[in-house]
Amino acid sequence: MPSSTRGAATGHVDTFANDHLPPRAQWPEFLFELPELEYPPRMNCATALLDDALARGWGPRTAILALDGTRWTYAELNQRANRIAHVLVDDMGLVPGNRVLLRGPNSLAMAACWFAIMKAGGIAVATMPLLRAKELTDVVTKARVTHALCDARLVEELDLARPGCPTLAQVALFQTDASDGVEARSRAKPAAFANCDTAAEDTALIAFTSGTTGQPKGTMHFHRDVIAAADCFPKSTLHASPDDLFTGSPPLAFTFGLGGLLLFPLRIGASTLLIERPAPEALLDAIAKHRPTVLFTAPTSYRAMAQQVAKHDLSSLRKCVSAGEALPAATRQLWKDATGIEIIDGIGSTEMLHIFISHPDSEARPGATGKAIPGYRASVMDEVGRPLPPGRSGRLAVKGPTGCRYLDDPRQANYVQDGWNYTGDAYRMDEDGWFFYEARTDDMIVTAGYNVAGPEVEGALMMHAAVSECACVAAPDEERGSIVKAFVVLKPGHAAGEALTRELQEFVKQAIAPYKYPRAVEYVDSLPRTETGKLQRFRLRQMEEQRARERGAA
Ligand code: 3UK
Repeated sequence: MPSSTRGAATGHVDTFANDHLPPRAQWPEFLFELPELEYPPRMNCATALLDDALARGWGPRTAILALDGTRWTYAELNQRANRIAHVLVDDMGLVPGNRVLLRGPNSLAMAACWFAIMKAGGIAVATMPLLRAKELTDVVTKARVTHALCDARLVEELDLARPGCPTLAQVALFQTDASDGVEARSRAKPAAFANCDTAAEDTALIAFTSGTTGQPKGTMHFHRDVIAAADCFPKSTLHASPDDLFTGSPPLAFTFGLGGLLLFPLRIGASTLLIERPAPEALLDAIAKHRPTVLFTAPTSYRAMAQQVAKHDLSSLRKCVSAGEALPAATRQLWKDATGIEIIDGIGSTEMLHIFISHPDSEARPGATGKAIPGYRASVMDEVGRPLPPGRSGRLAVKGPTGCRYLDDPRQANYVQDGWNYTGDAYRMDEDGWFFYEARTDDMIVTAGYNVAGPEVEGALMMHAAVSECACVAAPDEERGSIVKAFVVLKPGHAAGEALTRELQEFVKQAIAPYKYPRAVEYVDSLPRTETGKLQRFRLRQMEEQRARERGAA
C-alpha cells in the first residue's frame, strides 16, 4: 500500500472503531496497483464526492431524482447534507467516530443523511428497511450505536428496540413535517459545513452482512475504501458517463445499492433515480417514465421483469448490472431476447464493499461471472490455500484496494487467510482467467460421493419453458447420504405433477451430467429470499433435514 495513506492521525474523537479493528496481522493485503488508487493520507469520502464535485463545476448538474419528479442538483444535495451535518453535531452532540444508525427505504432524504454522517465524521450503520426490533438491537449493540436517523415511516421497530439499546441516546426522524424532525431542524441551520478532517483509514461505515444464519457480522470500511470502490468497477468495466442516469432496486443499506445507486453515479458527475419500493413492476414503470440508462438489480428481478417487458418501454437502458447471486445463462438470454442488452454480471460482497470479478457488456460469456477487474486479483485455492490450476474447482480468494475487516469478530480468521479474502464461494477458473461460479461452499450437495453444485442444476432447470424460479438443495437420503432436490416455481399456465417432474428430470439429464439430476422435485408458490433478493437455500435444506428427522421418528 502507498506509505502515504498509512498511519495518518485519526480524525475520530470517539475511537471505538479504531479500537475494534482486527489485529493488523489478520487484515487482508491491500493492493493499490492502479495510478488512480494512489490516495492522500487524509480523505473524507463526502468531500471527495460532493465538495470536490462543486469545485469541478458540477454544482448545477442533477445529482438525485425521485419518482415524484423531485430533483436535487449536486449543489442542493451538498447543502442539504451540510445542514443535516449541523443537526447531528450542534443538536445531537455527535463527535467524530460515533456510530449513526441510518434506516429508511431509498430516498433523497436518506441519501442526504448518509452524506451528512460522512461530513460530520460519523460512521454510518445503515440497516435494511425490513429489519425487526430484535435485529436492530443486535446491530446497535454490536456497533455500539449512539445516534440514529430514521425514516419516520419506519420508526415503530426502532421504538420497540430502544429499551434494549442503552447506547442509543439520540434519535431523529426524517421524511416528516414534525417540528423536531430532521427537515424542520435543518432548515434553521447554515448551508455551509466544515467537513471532518478524517484520515483515509478512518472507518466511514460498518456494513452488516445481508445475513443467512447466526450472529450478524459488521464489516468496517474506511473513507478510502468508499472512493476506491467507486474508482474500480465503474471505470474499468461499467464504462458509464456523466450523462448517464442510474437506477435500480438494491437498498442503500446494502453495499451493492450504496455503490451502484449513490457512490458510482456521483463519482463521475452522473445522476441517480432513487426508488422507494422497487418491486419488478414498479421498476419497469419507473424505467418507462424516467428513462434511466444504467440499471442495477439482482437476477430474480431480471427474470420477473423479462416476463413483463412487452408492456413497458425500456429503450432508454444502455447498461444492466446483475449481482447478489449467480446469473444463470437462461436469465442472461431471457433479458437479451427481451431488451437486446447483454447483462454485466459481477460478484461482490459486503466484505469487499463492491464488485471484484466482472466483465464489460461487450465480452460476456454465458455461465461465467467474468475476470478479476483491474485493481483486483483473484485465485482459486485448495483446502490449504495453494492456487489450483485452471479447470479445478476450489475456494475463491481475492485481494485488491478493498477488503474484509470485521468489527470485533473471530470469523475474521475465516474470511481472511494469508492476506487473501475468502468469499465462501466455490469457483473454477479457465485458461483465460474467466471465473465460473459453482456454489456457496456450504450449498454444495454431496450425493453418493459426488459434489453437485445446486446452482448448476438450477441453471439447467431454468432453461425449461415451464420453470420460473427454482432452488436445488441437499435432501437427506438413506442410501446416498443426500440427493439433489429441486423446489420449482412454475410459470403461469403450467401444471405441476408427476408427468412434468419426469419431463424436468429428463431435461436436466440432457443438459448436464446425468448424475446431477434432481431425484426429487417439489412444486412451490415462492422461494425463501432475503430482502436483497438472495435465495436462502439453507432454509430449504433445514426444512428437508427436519422432514427427514420426522420420518425417522415416525
Ligand atoms: C454471492 C454472487 C455469484 C456470493 C454484493 C455486489 O451480494 C453482495 O454482497 P453479500 O455480502 O453477498 C456476497 C455473496 O453473494 N454473489 C454475489 N454476487 C454474485 N454469486 N455470482 C454473482 N454475480 O456468494 C458472494 O460471496 O450480500 C454484490 C456488490 C456488493 C455486494 N455487497
